[in-house]
Amino acid sequence: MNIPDHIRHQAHNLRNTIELHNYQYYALDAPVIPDAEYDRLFRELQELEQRYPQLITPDSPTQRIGAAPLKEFPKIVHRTPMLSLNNAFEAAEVDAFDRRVRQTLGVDSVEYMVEPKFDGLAVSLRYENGIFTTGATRGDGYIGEDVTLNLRTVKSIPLHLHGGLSSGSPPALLEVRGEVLMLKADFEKLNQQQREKNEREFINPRNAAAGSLRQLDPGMTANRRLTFLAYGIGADPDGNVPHDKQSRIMDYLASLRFPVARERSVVNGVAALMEYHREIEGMRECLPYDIDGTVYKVNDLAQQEKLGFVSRAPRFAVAHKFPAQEAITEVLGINVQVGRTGTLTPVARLKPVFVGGVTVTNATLHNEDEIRRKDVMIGDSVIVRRAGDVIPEVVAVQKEKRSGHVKSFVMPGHCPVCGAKAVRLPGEAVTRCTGG
Ligand code: 5U1
Repeated sequence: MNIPDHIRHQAHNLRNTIELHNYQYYALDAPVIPDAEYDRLFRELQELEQRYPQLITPDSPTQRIGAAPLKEFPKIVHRTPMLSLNNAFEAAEVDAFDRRVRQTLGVDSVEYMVEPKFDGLAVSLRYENGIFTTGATRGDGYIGEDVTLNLRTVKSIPLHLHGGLSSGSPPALLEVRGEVLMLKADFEKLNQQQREKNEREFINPRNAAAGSLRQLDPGMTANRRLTFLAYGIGADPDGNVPHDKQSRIMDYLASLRFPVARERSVVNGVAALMEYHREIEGMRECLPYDIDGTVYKVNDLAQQEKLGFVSRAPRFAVAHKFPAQEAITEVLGINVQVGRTGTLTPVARLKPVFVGGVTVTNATLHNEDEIRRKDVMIGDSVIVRRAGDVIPEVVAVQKEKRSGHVKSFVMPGHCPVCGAKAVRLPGEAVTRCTGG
C-alpha cells in the first residue's frame, strides 16, 4: 500500500515528539507535558502504525517491548575490554593515587573529572549508524551477555542517536558505557508489589536491577522500571567523540540524549577531590539512585593515555568508596523496646558488625509481621543495612546458612517495662502496651 506523505510525516513527527518526551521524563527527570498527553501521543502513533505496518521501524518508541523470551543469553565479545576501577577507601589511598598520577605526569597539580559512583550493573551499548543494535553486560570484562532485548525496554536508553553530531550524520559505530540502575522510588514500589503478591522482596536496588536485567523474558524486564546512566565511551573508531577532555565526552554524551550524572564536576588537586567526596556523601541519601562512592578520572585524555593501564584497571582513575551500607552478621537475640507512645518494637541484638561507617549491635525488626515476613529467627545469619542516619535494619535472612539451632521469636503478652497487658488491635501491625 502506498502511504501518503502527510501520514509518513505525522508518524515521523510523533516519534520525534515521543522520544523528546521520553528524554525529558526518563533522562532529565523533567517532564514538560502531563502523563495523559504523553499517553495520547503514544496511542496516536500506535494506531498509525497499526493502520500502516510498513511505517514501523525497529527504533520506534512503540517497539521497545514485545520480543519473545530467550532460552539463554548469547555471548558478546567486547570490542574494547570493559575495565574495572581500582578502589580507594581511605584518604591516604586517594593521596597516594594523586601522587602517583602527578609523578608519572611530572606535574604539580592535576585536573580531575569527578562524578558519583553508581551502584548498578555496567553495560556497553553499541550504536551502528546511529541505531542501538546490541547491549551487553560486563561479564568478565572481555565477554559479556547479550541483553539487548532487555535494554531496549529501558526508556532512558536512546534507540537511536539524536543531535550533538558534528557531521550531521551518525557515526558508523559508537559504544557507550554506563550503569543500569533501579531508582530508589521504583525499588520501593517493586518491593511493595512483591509484598502484596507474597513474594520474596529484593534486598536493595542493585539486586533488583540485576535480577531484572537478567530476565530471559524481556516482558518481565519491561515491567520492572530500570534506568541508565552513561559514564564513558568504549569504541569510537570514527573519532566522533571529543578527544581532549573526559568532561567534554560527558557533555557530548548528554548532547546525544544519554542520561549522565548532573553532579559531575571538574576539580583541581587532591584537596578538591576530598571536598567533592564529602559533598556527594552529604547528598547521598537525597539522590534518586544508590551510589557507593565517587569516581575521579584525570580529565585530560592525553594525560590519561600517558598513564595507561595496569592489569585490568586504568591508572588514570580511581573509585573512592563509601563505607559499605550492608554487612552480614548474626542475630544473638531479639529484645522488645517500648517507645514513648507504648509501642512494642522487636529489636535484633547482633554480633557487633562494622556497617555504614560505625559498629552496629542492634537493628530494628519493625514489628511482628516483619519478623514473620522476613522469617528472622534467633541464631540466623542476616544482612544488616545502615544507610545514613536511618536506624539499622535487618533486610534479609541468609536462609541457606540456617542451622538446626535457631529459635523463633514470640511477641510478649505483657509490656516488658511496666508489666501491663500488651495487645495488637485488629488491622494494626503494632503491639501496644495497655498500661498508663
Ligand atoms: N561513574 C563511573 N563509574 N565507572 C566505572 N565512571 C566509571 N568509569 C569506569 C568504570 C568501570 O571505567 C572507566 C574509567 C574505564
